Amino acid sequence: MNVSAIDVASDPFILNERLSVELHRHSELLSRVDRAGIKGQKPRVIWLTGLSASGKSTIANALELRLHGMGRHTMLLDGDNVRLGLNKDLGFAAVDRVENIRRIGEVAKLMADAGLIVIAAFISPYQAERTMVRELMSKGDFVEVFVSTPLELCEARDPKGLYKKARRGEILNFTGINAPYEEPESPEIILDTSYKTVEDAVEIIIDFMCQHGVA
Ligand code: ADX
Repeated sequence: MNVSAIDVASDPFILNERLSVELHRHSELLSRVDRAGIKGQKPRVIWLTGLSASGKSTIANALELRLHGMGRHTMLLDGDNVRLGLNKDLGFAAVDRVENIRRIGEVAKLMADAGLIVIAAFISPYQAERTMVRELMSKGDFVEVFVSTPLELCEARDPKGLYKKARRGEILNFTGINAPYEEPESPEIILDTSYKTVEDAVEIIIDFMCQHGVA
């Protein structure tokens, strides 16, 4: 007999199993610090938040290249890419965005536990979801970078034409136009790309990491 994904998803026994409370976290002999230590680095999650077209992905890519050149083992997680794979079942309603960030937070944590320096670039528009991710990480692992480029400049850049579509009402829930962006309350770093070049932005993040013994 063939069992389809829908059968499995709606089977009450399997659903019940999925919600099982009989789960216990196993202790591990090696810690994230041990795993990172073999690479001579400290695990971190550098989390870039900001509007679409604010410069998050460009800075994240340049930062990864720079850290790679310094011999650091990194991994880049980016909004559009993750939404084409792991999170392709999610849209842009608030509930989906929170689930998007929850899953990415869990993935970033696994990667940090593997000893990597994770660079994450997501709009992540809600303070509560960013706090949720921060609290998931070991203390001090999470570096929140607010890419604070103003809406007017993001909209003028509009590299994918999405702002224009949102203004025409062709995209619902578009951040900054018809969905909110809550500015971070206390980010470790603020970068406005109307004043800073990508190179400056990368240097500011690297300086912060060096000062905090990260890079
Ligand atoms: S988040 O809000 O859930 O954190 P995420 O960073 O994963 O968003 O994805 C943002 C990308 O999705 C944008 O760069 C843009 O290309 C695309 N996108 C498509 N629809 C929307 C929308 N309604 N609001 C914002 N971004 C959108």
